[in-house]
Amino acid sequence: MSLPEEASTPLPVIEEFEAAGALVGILIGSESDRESMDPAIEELNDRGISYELRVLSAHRDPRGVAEYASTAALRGVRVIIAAAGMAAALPGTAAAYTDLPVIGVPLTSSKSALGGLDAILAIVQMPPGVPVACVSLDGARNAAILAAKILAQGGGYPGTPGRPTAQL
Ligand code: RP5
Repeated sequence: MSLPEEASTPLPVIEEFEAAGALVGILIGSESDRESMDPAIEELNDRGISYELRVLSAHRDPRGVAEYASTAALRGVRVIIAAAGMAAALPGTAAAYTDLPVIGVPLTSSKSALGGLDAILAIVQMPPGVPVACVSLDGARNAAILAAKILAQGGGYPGTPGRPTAQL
């Protein structure tokens, strides 16, 4: 039995999602972080994994981070990699607005008072209920490999009942 014509016509909104389709969303806190993430991009390219990159600061543009993170899953993103230096609130802020897994990359910065330890502590010390994975200092490549491993676990994406994400 064939479907009625209207039932077999893809909805424009679904086509748009399929066209957008990046599986990994990379967030960086500043343009000055871009170069540090080159190894992640290289790794994702080598593996044929689609990604998108946005410069969004948790402190300078918190609304932008909230908007990105809260719509990422709807747009097809399945893992977020968030990299920042100094008071690196970006991974945690992204995690507050999404149930997608968030991988934090602490970055060294010439402005850091503690050579990157500040960013490590900011990312590692998330409060209970809002997990963020944390790779090594400047561990962009590891973040991409971890993202690939998460994606390899299958297409299903279970929700997390009991923890509402922050609202815009
Ligand atoms: C962090 O502050 C950024 O992630 C960056 O690593 C650091 C310095 O940022 P800029 O002052 O260079 O923009 O938020």
